[in-house]
Amino acid sequence: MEPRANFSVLHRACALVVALCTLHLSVMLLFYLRSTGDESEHAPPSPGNFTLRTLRKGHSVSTSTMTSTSTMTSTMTSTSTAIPTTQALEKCPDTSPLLVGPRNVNFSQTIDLNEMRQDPKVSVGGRYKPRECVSLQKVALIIPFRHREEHMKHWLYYLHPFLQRQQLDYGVYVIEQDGEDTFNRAKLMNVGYAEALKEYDYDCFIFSDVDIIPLDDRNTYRCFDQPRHLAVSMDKFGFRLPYNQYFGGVSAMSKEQYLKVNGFPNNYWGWGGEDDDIYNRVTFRGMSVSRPDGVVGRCKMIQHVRDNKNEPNPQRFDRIARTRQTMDSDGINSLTYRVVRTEKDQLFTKITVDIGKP
Ligand SMILES: *[C@@H]1O[C@H](CO)[C@@H](O)[C@H](O)[C@H]1NC(C)=O
Ligand SMILES: *[C@@H]1O[C@H](CO)[C@@H](O)[C@H](O)[C@H]1NC(C)=O
Ligand SMILES: [Mn+2]
Repeated sequence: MEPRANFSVLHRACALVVALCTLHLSVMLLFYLRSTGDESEHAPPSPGNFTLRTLRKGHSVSTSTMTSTSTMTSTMTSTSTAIPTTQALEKCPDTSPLLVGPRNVNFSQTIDLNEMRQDPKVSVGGRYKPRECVSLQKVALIIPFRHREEHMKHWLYYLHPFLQRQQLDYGVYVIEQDGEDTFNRAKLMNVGYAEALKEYDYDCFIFSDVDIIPLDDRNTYRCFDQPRHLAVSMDKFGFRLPYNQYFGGVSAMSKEQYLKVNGFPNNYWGWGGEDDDIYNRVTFRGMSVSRPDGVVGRCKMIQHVRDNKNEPNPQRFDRIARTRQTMDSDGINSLTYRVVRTEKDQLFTKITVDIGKP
Protein backbone atom coordinates (compact mmCIF):
# COMPACT_ATOMS: atom_id res chain seq x y z
CA MET A 1 0.00 0.00 0.00
CA GLU A 2 2.79 2.37 0.92
CA PRO A 3 4.49 2.70 -2.55
CA ARG A 4 1.17 3.18 -4.31
CA ALA A 5 0.23 6.08 -1.95
CA ASN A 6 3.60 7.63 -2.60
CA PHE A 7 3.11 7.32 -6.31
CA SER A 8 -0.29 9.07 -6.17
CA VAL A 9 1.20 11.97 -4.14
CA LEU A 10 3.97 12.22 -6.70
CA HIS A 11 1.43 12.17 -9.49
CA ARG A 12 -0.54 15.00 -7.95
CA ALA A 13 2.57 17.07 -7.37
CA CYS A 14 3.54 16.63 -11.00
CA ALA A 15 0.10 17.63 -12.19
CA LEU A 16 0.30 20.74 -10.02
CA VAL A 17 3.71 21.65 -11.45
CA VAL A 18 2.44 21.18 -15.00
CA ALA A 19 -0.62 23.33 -14.27
CA LEU A 20 1.52 26.08 -12.77
CA CYS A 21 3.87 26.01 -15.76
CA THR A 22 0.95 26.29 -18.15
CA LEU A 23 -0.43 29.21 -16.20
CA HIS A 24 2.98 30.90 -16.16
CA LEU A 25 3.42 30.39 -19.90
CA SER A 26 -0.01 31.72 -20.79
CA VAL A 27 0.48 34.81 -18.62
CA MET A 28 3.82 35.42 -20.33
CA LEU A 29 2.24 34.90 -23.73
CA LEU A 30 -0.51 37.34 -22.85
CA PHE A 31 2.03 40.00 -21.84
CA TYR A 32 4.08 39.37 -24.94
CA LEU A 33 1.06 39.79 -27.23
CA ARG A 34 -0.03 42.96 -25.46
CA SER A 35 3.38 44.59 -25.68
CA THR A 36 3.82 43.85 -29.39
CA GLY A 37 0.35 45.12 -30.15
CA ASP A 38 1.00 48.38 -28.41
CA GLU A 39 3.25 50.63 -30.42
CA SER A 40 3.39 53.39 -27.85
CA GLU A 41 4.97 51.07 -25.29
CA HIS A 42 7.84 53.42 -24.62
CA ALA A 43 5.81 56.59 -24.75
CA PRO A 44 5.19 58.55 -21.60
CA PRO A 45 1.71 58.12 -20.19
CA SER A 46 -0.86 59.74 -22.42
CA PRO A 47 -2.92 62.43 -20.72
CA GLY A 48 -6.21 60.59 -20.52
CA ASN A 49 -7.03 59.94 -24.16
CA PHE A 50 -5.83 56.31 -24.16
CA THR A 51 -8.35 55.42 -26.83
CA LEU A 52 -5.81 56.63 -29.34
CA ARG A 53 -3.68 53.55 -28.75
CA THR A 54 -6.43 51.12 -29.63
CA LEU A 55 -7.55 53.07 -32.64
CA ARG A 56 -4.04 53.25 -33.99
CA LYS A 57 -3.17 49.55 -33.84
CA GLY A 58 -4.20 49.11 -37.44
CA HIS A 59 -1.47 51.06 -39.15
CA SER A 60 2.25 51.32 -38.79
CA VAL A 61 3.80 54.46 -37.44
CA SER A 62 7.03 55.90 -38.70
CA THR A 63 7.67 58.76 -36.35
CA SER A 64 11.29 59.76 -36.26
CA THR A 65 11.00 60.97 -32.71
CA MET A 66 13.53 63.44 -31.40
CA THR A 67 15.76 63.43 -34.45
CA SER A 68 18.89 65.34 -33.68
CA THR A 69 19.04 68.93 -34.84
CA SER A 70 22.27 68.44 -36.71
CA THR A 71 20.59 66.21 -39.28
CA MET A 72 17.81 68.74 -39.69
CA THR A 73 19.83 71.80 -40.55
CA SER A 74 20.72 70.60 -44.02
CA THR A 75 17.13 69.96 -45.10
CA MET A 76 14.89 72.19 -47.18
CA THR A 77 17.56 74.74 -47.95
CA SER A 78 17.32 73.86 -51.61
CA THR A 79 13.90 75.53 -51.84
CA SER A 80 15.49 78.94 -51.96
CA THR A 81 16.81 78.70 -55.50
CA ALA A 82 14.34 81.33 -56.70
CA ILE A 83 16.25 84.26 -55.23
CA PRO A 84 16.84 86.89 -57.90
CA THR A 85 20.47 87.05 -58.92
CA THR A 86 20.26 90.80 -59.32
CA GLN A 87 19.99 91.12 -55.57
CA ALA A 88 23.26 91.96 -53.87
CA LEU A 89 22.33 90.17 -50.66
CA GLU A 90 23.49 86.65 -50.04
CA LYS A 91 21.44 83.79 -48.73
CA CYS A 92 21.23 83.57 -44.95
CA PRO A 93 23.33 80.77 -43.42
CA ASP A 94 21.75 77.48 -42.38
CA THR A 95 22.21 78.36 -38.75
CA SER A 96 21.63 81.97 -37.83
CA PRO A 97 24.56 83.64 -36.04
CA LEU A 98 22.06 85.64 -33.99
CA LEU A 99 20.75 82.73 -31.90
CA VAL A 100 21.11 82.94 -28.14
CA GLY A 101 19.85 79.49 -27.08
CA PRO A 102 17.68 78.85 -24.00
CA ARG A 103 15.85 81.80 -22.45
CA ASN A 104 13.20 82.02 -19.82
CA VAL A 105 9.80 83.62 -20.10
CA ASN A 106 7.69 85.18 -17.39
CA PHE A 107 3.94 85.34 -17.88
CA SER A 108 3.44 87.48 -14.76
CA GLN A 109 5.04 90.46 -16.43
CA THR A 110 2.84 93.17 -17.86
CA ILE A 111 3.49 93.41 -21.57
CA ASP A 112 3.79 96.71 -23.36
CA LEU A 113 3.96 96.21 -27.10
CA ASN A 114 4.23 99.86 -28.04
CA GLU A 115 7.99 99.93 -28.02
CA MET A 116 7.97 96.92 -30.32
CA ARG A 117 5.48 98.62 -32.63
CA GLN A 118 8.01 101.42 -33.13
CA ASP A 119 10.63 99.02 -34.45
CA PRO A 120 11.20 100.12 -38.07
CA LYS A 121 12.32 96.62 -39.07
CA VAL A 122 8.80 95.24 -38.62
CA SER A 123 6.35 96.44 -41.24
CA VAL A 124 2.60 96.72 -40.92
CA GLY A 125 0.71 93.46 -40.62
CA GLY A 126 3.54 91.86 -38.64
CA ARG A 127 5.87 91.37 -41.58
CA TYR A 128 9.63 91.12 -41.30
CA LYS A 129 12.60 90.12 -43.36
CA PRO A 130 16.23 90.36 -42.36
CA ARG A 131 18.27 93.19 -43.83
CA GLU A 132 21.54 91.33 -43.65
CA CYS A 133 20.72 88.36 -45.91
CA VAL A 134 17.99 86.65 -47.92
CA SER A 135 16.00 84.23 -45.76
CA LEU A 136 16.02 80.56 -46.67
CA GLN A 137 12.25 80.40 -46.31
CA LYS A 138 9.21 82.64 -46.37
CA VAL A 139 7.22 81.66 -43.32
CA ALA A 140 3.60 82.44 -42.46
CA LEU A 141 2.68 82.06 -38.79
CA ILE A 142 -0.95 81.03 -38.43
CA ILE A 143 -2.62 81.47 -35.04
CA PRO A 144 -6.20 80.24 -34.50
CA PHE A 145 -7.76 82.73 -32.15
CA ARG A 146 -10.73 83.87 -30.10
CA HIS A 147 -10.88 85.90 -26.86
CA ARG A 148 -7.22 85.48 -25.91
CA GLU A 149 -5.92 89.05 -26.16
CA GLU A 150 -3.67 88.64 -23.13
CA HIS A 151 -2.04 85.49 -24.52
CA MET A 152 -1.60 87.15 -27.88
CA LYS A 153 0.40 89.94 -26.25
CA HIS A 154 2.82 87.48 -24.72
CA TRP A 155 3.10 85.57 -27.97
CA LEU A 156 3.96 88.71 -29.94
CA TYR A 157 6.32 89.96 -27.26
CA TYR A 158 8.40 86.79 -27.25
CA LEU A 159 7.99 85.51 -30.81
CA HIS A 160 8.89 88.58 -32.87
CA PRO A 161 12.45 88.80 -31.48
CA PHE A 162 12.70 84.99 -31.58
CA LEU A 163 11.78 84.80 -35.28
CA GLN A 164 14.05 87.72 -36.11
CA ARG A 165 17.00 86.01 -34.46
CA GLN A 166 16.23 83.07 -36.74
CA GLN A 167 16.59 85.36 -39.78
CA LEU A 168 13.22 84.42 -41.20
CA ASP A 169 11.19 86.29 -43.78
CA TYR A 170 7.89 86.04 -41.94
CA GLY A 171 4.34 87.32 -41.44
CA VAL A 172 2.00 86.86 -38.47
CA TYR A 173 -1.64 85.94 -39.17
CA VAL A 174 -4.12 85.83 -36.32
CA ILE A 175 -7.22 84.03 -37.56
CA GLU A 176 -10.14 84.91 -35.37
CA GLN A 177 -13.36 82.90 -35.37
CA ASP A 178 -16.30 85.29 -35.57
CA GLY A 179 -19.30 84.81 -33.29
CA GLU A 180 -19.71 82.50 -30.32
CA ASP A 181 -20.36 79.12 -31.88
CA THR A 182 -18.20 76.11 -31.06
CA PHE A 183 -14.52 76.71 -31.82
CA ASN A 184 -12.86 74.98 -34.78
CA ARG A 185 -9.08 75.18 -34.58
CA ALA A 186 -8.19 73.14 -37.67
CA LYS A 187 -10.59 74.99 -39.96
CA LEU A 188 -9.13 78.30 -38.82
CA MET A 189 -5.70 76.98 -39.74
CA ASN A 190 -6.95 76.16 -43.23
CA VAL A 191 -8.28 79.71 -43.51
CA GLY A 192 -4.92 81.06 -42.40
CA TYR A 193 -3.13 79.07 -45.09
CA ALA A 194 -5.47 80.37 -47.80
CA GLU A 195 -5.45 84.00 -46.63
CA ALA A 196 -1.68 84.22 -46.10
CA LEU A 197 -1.05 82.93 -49.62
CA LYS A 198 -3.19 85.73 -51.03
CA GLU A 199 -0.68 88.21 -49.60
CA TYR A 200 2.70 86.71 -50.26
CA ASP A 201 4.36 83.72 -51.81
CA TYR A 202 4.94 81.86 -48.54
CA ASP A 203 6.59 78.48 -48.76
CA CYS A 204 6.27 77.41 -45.15
CA PHE A 205 3.39 77.54 -42.65
CA ILE A 206 3.70 77.40 -38.89
CA PHE A 207 0.46 76.54 -37.12
CA SER A 208 0.70 77.71 -33.54
CA ASP A 209 -1.55 77.88 -30.53
CA VAL A 210 -1.64 81.42 -29.16
CA ASP A 211 -0.49 80.36 -25.71
CA ILE A 212 2.66 78.38 -26.50
CA ILE A 213 6.01 80.12 -26.23
CA PRO A 214 9.21 78.34 -27.31
CA LEU A 215 12.10 78.76 -24.89
CA ASP A 216 15.05 78.08 -27.18
CA ASP A 217 15.62 79.84 -30.50
CA ARG A 218 17.57 76.87 -31.83
CA ASN A 219 14.08 75.41 -32.35
CA THR A 220 13.77 76.98 -35.78
CA TYR A 221 10.25 77.94 -36.85
CA ARG A 222 10.70 76.84 -40.41
CA CYS A 223 9.93 73.82 -42.58
CA PHE A 224 11.91 70.63 -42.98
CA ASP A 225 11.92 67.73 -45.39
CA GLN A 226 9.11 66.12 -43.38
CA PRO A 227 6.23 67.82 -41.56
CA ARG A 228 7.67 69.18 -38.35
CA HIS A 229 6.29 69.05 -34.85
CA LEU A 230 7.74 71.93 -32.85
CA ALA A 231 6.06 71.88 -29.43
CA VAL A 232 7.74 68.62 -28.40
CA SER A 233 8.72 69.43 -24.86
CA MET A 234 6.02 71.40 -23.08
CA ASP A 235 5.99 72.28 -19.40
CA LYS A 236 2.40 71.10 -19.05
CA PHE A 237 3.45 67.58 -20.10
CA GLY A 238 6.56 67.61 -17.90
CA PHE A 239 8.78 68.67 -20.82
CA ARG A 240 8.18 65.54 -22.86
CA LEU A 241 5.83 64.23 -25.51
CA PRO A 242 2.50 63.16 -24.01
CA TYR A 243 2.43 60.28 -26.55
CA ASN A 244 4.47 59.33 -29.61
CA GLN A 245 1.93 60.44 -32.20
CA TYR A 246 1.30 63.83 -30.57
CA PHE A 247 1.25 66.56 -33.22
CA GLY A 248 -0.46 69.37 -31.32
CA GLY A 249 0.52 72.82 -30.09
CA VAL A 250 2.87 74.05 -32.80
CA SER A 251 3.63 72.38 -36.14
CA ALA A 252 5.21 73.33 -39.46
CA MET A 253 4.38 72.25 -42.99
CA SER A 254 5.72 73.38 -46.32
CA LYS A 255 3.17 74.28 -48.96
CA GLU A 256 3.93 71.03 -50.71
CA GLN A 257 3.47 68.91 -47.58
CA TYR A 258 0.27 70.72 -46.71
CA LEU A 259 -1.24 70.13 -50.15
CA LYS A 260 -0.16 66.50 -50.07
CA VAL A 261 -2.44 65.91 -47.05
CA ASN A 262 -5.24 68.09 -48.46
CA GLY A 263 -4.71 70.54 -45.60
CA PHE A 264 -6.55 69.95 -42.37
CA PRO A 265 -10.01 68.62 -41.48
CA ASN A 266 -12.79 71.22 -41.41
CA ASN A 267 -15.24 69.30 -39.26
CA TYR A 268 -13.65 69.03 -35.82
CA TRP A 269 -15.81 71.33 -33.71
CA GLY A 270 -14.70 71.71 -30.10
CA TRP A 271 -11.61 70.49 -28.29
CA GLY A 272 -9.40 67.56 -29.30
CA GLY A 273 -8.57 65.10 -32.04
CA GLU A 274 -7.93 67.47 -34.94
CA ASP A 275 -4.20 67.29 -34.31
CA ASP A 276 -4.39 63.48 -34.33
CA ASP A 277 -6.29 63.63 -37.62
CA ILE A 278 -3.50 65.74 -39.11
CA TYR A 279 -0.98 63.26 -37.79
CA ASN A 280 -2.93 60.47 -39.51
CA ARG A 281 -2.98 62.42 -42.76
CA VAL A 282 0.78 62.81 -42.63
CA THR A 283 1.42 59.09 -42.13
CA PHE A 284 -1.22 58.02 -44.67
CA ARG A 285 0.59 60.09 -47.31
CA GLY A 286 3.82 58.27 -46.56
CA MET A 287 5.44 61.09 -44.63
CA SER A 288 6.83 61.01 -41.12
CA VAL A 289 7.10 63.62 -38.40
CA SER A 290 10.38 65.40 -37.77
CA ARG A 291 11.13 66.89 -34.38
CA PRO A 292 13.80 68.86 -32.55
CA ASP A 293 15.32 67.18 -29.51
CA GLY A 294 13.68 67.54 -26.14
CA VAL A 295 16.09 70.22 -24.92
CA VAL A 296 15.90 72.54 -27.93
CA GLY A 297 12.15 71.84 -28.16
CA ARG A 298 11.27 73.15 -24.71
CA CYS A 299 8.33 75.49 -24.50
CA LYS A 300 5.84 76.88 -22.03
CA MET A 301 2.09 77.14 -22.21
CA ILE A 302 0.30 80.00 -20.52
CA GLN A 303 -2.02 78.43 -17.97
CA HIS A 304 -5.69 79.07 -18.44
CA VAL A 305 -9.12 77.63 -17.82
CA ARG A 306 -10.88 75.93 -20.70
CA ASP A 307 -12.56 78.38 -23.07
CA ASN A 308 -16.29 78.59 -23.41
CA LYS A 309 -17.58 76.96 -26.55
CA ASN A 310 -14.56 74.68 -26.81
CA GLU A 311 -15.81 71.65 -24.91
CA PRO A 312 -14.25 68.27 -25.74
CA ASN A 313 -15.67 67.09 -29.03
CA PRO A 314 -17.54 63.81 -28.39
CA GLN A 315 -17.17 62.79 -32.04
CA ARG A 316 -13.40 63.10 -32.12
CA PHE A 317 -12.62 59.40 -31.59
CA ASP A 318 -14.94 58.33 -34.41
CA ARG A 319 -13.48 60.97 -36.68
CA ILE A 320 -9.83 60.11 -36.12
CA ALA A 321 -10.67 56.47 -36.81
CA ARG A 322 -11.91 57.45 -40.27
CA THR A 323 -9.23 59.88 -41.47
CA ARG A 324 -8.24 57.61 -44.34
CA GLN A 325 -11.77 57.70 -45.79
CA THR A 326 -12.42 61.40 -45.18
CA MET A 327 -9.12 63.15 -45.90
CA ASP A 328 -9.51 63.37 -49.68
CA SER A 329 -12.89 65.07 -49.56
CA ASP A 330 -12.50 67.09 -46.36
CA GLY A 331 -9.68 69.61 -46.37
CA ILE A 332 -8.34 72.63 -48.18
CA ASN A 333 -10.21 71.47 -51.31
CA SER A 334 -13.56 71.75 -49.52
CA LEU A 335 -12.88 74.86 -47.41
CA THR A 336 -15.56 77.55 -47.33
CA TYR A 337 -15.62 80.68 -45.18
CA ARG A 338 -16.36 84.36 -45.30
CA VAL A 339 -13.96 87.10 -44.23
CA VAL A 340 -15.77 89.46 -41.86
CA ARG A 341 -12.96 91.98 -41.38
CA THR A 342 -9.21 92.38 -41.61
CA GLU A 343 -7.19 94.39 -39.14
CA LYS A 344 -3.62 95.42 -39.86
CA ASP A 345 -1.74 95.98 -36.64
CA GLN A 346 1.95 96.83 -36.78
CA LEU A 347 2.70 93.44 -35.23
CA PHE A 348 0.10 91.17 -36.86
CA THR A 349 -2.63 90.78 -39.43
CA LYS A 350 -5.90 89.79 -37.81
CA ILE A 351 -8.49 88.22 -40.05
CA THR A 352 -11.89 87.64 -38.54
CA VAL A 353 -13.84 84.92 -40.32
CA ASP A 354 -17.25 83.36 -40.35
CA ILE A 355 -16.59 79.64 -40.60
CA GLY A 356 -20.14 78.48 -39.95
CA LYS A 357 -21.11 76.13 -37.18
CA PRO A 358 -21.34 72.39 -36.52
C1 LIG B 1 8.09 87.52 -13.05
O1 LIG B 1 7.62 88.85 -13.08
C2 LIG B 1 6.98 89.25 -11.86
C3 LIG B 1 6.36 90.65 -12.10
O2 LIG B 1 7.27 91.50 -12.73
C4 LIG B 1 8.02 89.25 -10.74
O3 LIG B 1 7.42 89.64 -9.52
C5 LIG B 1 8.58 87.84 -10.62
O4 LIG B 1 9.62 87.82 -9.66
C6 LIG B 1 9.11 87.34 -11.96
N1 LIG B 1 9.46 85.94 -11.82
C7 LIG B 1 10.60 85.45 -12.24
C8 LIG B 1 10.81 83.99 -12.03
O5 LIG B 1 11.49 86.13 -12.74
C1 LIG C 1 -5.27 63.84 -26.82
O1 LIG C 1 -4.61 64.78 -25.99
C2 LIG C 1 -3.80 65.71 -26.67
C3 LIG C 1 -3.05 66.54 -25.66
O2 LIG C 1 -3.89 67.26 -24.83
C4 LIG C 1 -4.65 66.53 -27.62
O3 LIG C 1 -3.85 67.46 -28.29
C5 LIG C 1 -5.36 65.61 -28.59
O4 LIG C 1 -6.19 66.35 -29.44
C6 LIG C 1 -6.16 64.58 -27.83
N1 LIG C 1 -6.78 63.64 -28.74
C7 LIG C 1 -8.02 63.20 -28.58
C8 LIG C 1 -8.52 62.23 -29.59
O5 LIG C 1 -8.73 63.55 -27.66
MN1 LIG D 1 -3.75 76.12 -24.04
